[in-house]
Amino acid sequence: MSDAHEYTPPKVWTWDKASGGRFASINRPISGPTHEKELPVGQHPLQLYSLGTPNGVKVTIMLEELLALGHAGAEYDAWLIRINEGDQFGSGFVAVNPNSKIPALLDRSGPKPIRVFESGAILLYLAEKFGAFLPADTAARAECLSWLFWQMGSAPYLGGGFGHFYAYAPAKIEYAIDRFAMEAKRQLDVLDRRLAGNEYLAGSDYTIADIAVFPWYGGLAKGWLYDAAEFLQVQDYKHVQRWADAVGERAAVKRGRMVNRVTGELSSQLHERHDAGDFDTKTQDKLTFASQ
Ligand SMILES: N[C@@H](CCC(=O)N[C@@H](CS)C(=O)NCC(=O)O)C(=O)O
Repeated sequence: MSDAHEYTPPKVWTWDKASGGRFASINRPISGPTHEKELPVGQHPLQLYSLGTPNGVKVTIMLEELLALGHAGAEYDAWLIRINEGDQFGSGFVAVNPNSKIPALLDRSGPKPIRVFESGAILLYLAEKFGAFLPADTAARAECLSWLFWQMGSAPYLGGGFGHFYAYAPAKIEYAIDRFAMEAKRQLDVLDRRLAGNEYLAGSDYTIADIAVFPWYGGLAKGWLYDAAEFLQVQDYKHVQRWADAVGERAAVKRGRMVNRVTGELSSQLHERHDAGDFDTKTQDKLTFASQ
């Protein structure tokens, strides 16, 4: 190994220096709000506080899919939470998600607002609320939930592990990149084998499992994440490629990927969404925002 660092951890870890990593400015060892700030509330039953990252996009894809199916109750306001400016630590946001991470949802359709945080929980909540994208059959439902929770458990190794050490860490550490590249490729292979014999993850139907997995692993396969397509040889995962193309072509997926997006081509960015017409008449205030 060329880059093993000599470091002996002290007896007690202390927060006394900046890590230097890409997101060092938002990393803290304590939770809770840093400042008082109410969240905006729009007219629709569902209020989404998010950002167009893979975790955020899962929810906007789901909402756009529900609307495409004709569920008017899925109309939503999507507000932008700029995580690299610390919006997730405002008191209003922390009240909706005590974990201070996007996405967070407030359902105001009933007598009392219901908060939901963690993207997997939000997908399941919406699937149950509208009776869509979650199979009714016991076996198919079990398969769907298995892949949904697989995503929740696996993606931190892809994002926090591989993506962090390959793209964002202040130093390229061979040990860490090797470890997480191996795991990222193993995960792609898990998906590839599943999709070799099944059109979608839960079987023949498109479900919340696909909606959860696509922004991470479909994005990785299509070269949208970490500029790592060549490094991981993603073209070899033929069944993942076939599935990612099919999911990516869906109109609701295309719309969902635009919402709260602040990176990439300006024409692909819809910073906030309050109406279906926003996709046509969107205003693009030019932001320079670090991609993540
Ligand atoms: N397991 C969570 C992960 C959410 C998450 O990691 N969100 C990131 C952006 S993709 C975030 O808000 N980070 C801000 C921070 O860590 O302060 C979920 O799926 O909802």
